[in-house]
Amino acid sequence: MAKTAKTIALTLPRKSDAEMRADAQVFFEQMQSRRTVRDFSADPVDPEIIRLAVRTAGTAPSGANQQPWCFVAISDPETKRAIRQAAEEEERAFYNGRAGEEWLDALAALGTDPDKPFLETAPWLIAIFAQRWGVDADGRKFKHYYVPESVSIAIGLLIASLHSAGLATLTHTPSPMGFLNQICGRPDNEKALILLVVGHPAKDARVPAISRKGIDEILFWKTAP
Ligand code: IYR
Repeated sequence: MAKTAKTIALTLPRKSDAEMRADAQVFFEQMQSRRTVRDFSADPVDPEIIRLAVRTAGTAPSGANQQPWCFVAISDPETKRAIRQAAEEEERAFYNGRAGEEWLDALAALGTDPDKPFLETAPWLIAIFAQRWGVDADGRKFKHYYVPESVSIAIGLLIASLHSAGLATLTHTPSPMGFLNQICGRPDNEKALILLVVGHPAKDARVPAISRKGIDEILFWKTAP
């Protein structure tokens, strides 16, 4: 550790192997039921759940602990309408040519299209911005490190929190997303990474019949022989 670092005692109580296994199993089972949802109910969601999920996201590790993220939680119907309009405009360009055939083929199993009614139906949209550089008290720019990595980890925690609360999410990525800076009033150093749609699923919500890769397809061991 660098000589100049001030330290405090770590509090992470040691668990037995059995406890570790049981807890990891419970968490896995909880996360395994997460699905990306596109059919949302208009039922409201308590803003305190959103606040707790963003607090959870804010616990993520980040480059040089710069915490280069910012979350804008939107429930105002007019703002949602403006976002839907701008997003659908980009999506029409995407689906009508910008994507190209190979990309559209890759998306076929998901059945997505340029219509994004969920941007108005769902009670909450969370726009997640990455701060590409920092600005100090004197208005001088300073470098931020590992920005996409840091913000992506935070988004993972955000999604896990919302899922554990029983809510559905959709990681929506209209591209480009510059319109979100304007609508959310965010400065130039911030770039929208994800527009997360949050709410209860519609009563009759269905999701694509897709599967996850098996553990042997994603995990490779290199242990002592
Ligand atoms: N942003 C578009 C297209 C899209 C792209 C990917 I990669 C997806 O996994 C899903 C959709 C849309 O939201 O429709």
